[in-house]
Amino acid sequence: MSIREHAVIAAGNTSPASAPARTRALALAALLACASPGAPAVAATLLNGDFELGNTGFTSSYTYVDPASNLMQVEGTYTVGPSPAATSPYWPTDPSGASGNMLIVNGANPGSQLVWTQQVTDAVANQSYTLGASFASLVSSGASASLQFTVDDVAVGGVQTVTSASFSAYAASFVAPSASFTLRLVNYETAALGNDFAVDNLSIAAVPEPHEWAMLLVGLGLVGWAARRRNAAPTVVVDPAA
Ligand SMILES: [Ca+2]
Ligand SMILES: [Ca+2]
Repeated sequence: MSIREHAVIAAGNTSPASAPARTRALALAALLACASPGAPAVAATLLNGDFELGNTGFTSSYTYVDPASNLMQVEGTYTVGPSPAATSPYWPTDPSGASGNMLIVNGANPGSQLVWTQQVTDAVANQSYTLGASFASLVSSGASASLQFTVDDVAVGGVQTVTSASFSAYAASFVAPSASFTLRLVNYETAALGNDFAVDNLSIAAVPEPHEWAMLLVGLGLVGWAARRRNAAPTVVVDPAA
């Protein structure tokens, strides 16, 4: 009597095609777990962080002027638009690395240092977040802006001295003090001469972000599945008809 041995996949499915199907199922389960009502919603919303919606979603202690007015040479003003050079004769060249609209600021006298303020209302208390931004200088002489983010008026990250004529990325980490907090960008430099700059790409991201949680869960699921598969002994099946 001959005996035929069949190695059976430890998961209980004999089809070789089941492995990728199981991987997809694990990924789907992880994503559903993150999207389920019981999963923590850690993302926080920042409105109009790329300034593509114009002068909305934030407040400033600077004086707003229309980007088409060519009045940005007035100290202590700001506007939102795609081209600083189009708003002031003193800025002949736009900063490189721009992406559509940006916040354009003529930094100036004391009392107008709150460049940008927004109330974040959907954060998670004690959750870690990463704050991102891009800054560029509009001047080659005079003072340079010294920018600082604050959360509920507490400084987060370092002071950024803006000297580059191209947009440079900035990042800082902070822990949300509560679900709702005031995020501000402050300019510590109060000189009128020089001290002109542009801001773009403001963002907040949870650490880790929801999709990173999903990838982590998928990874853990796959590791566990692989370990169970390694530890399971092959099943021997005897065919009595052979
Ligand atoms: Ca933009
Ligand atoms: Ca200025």
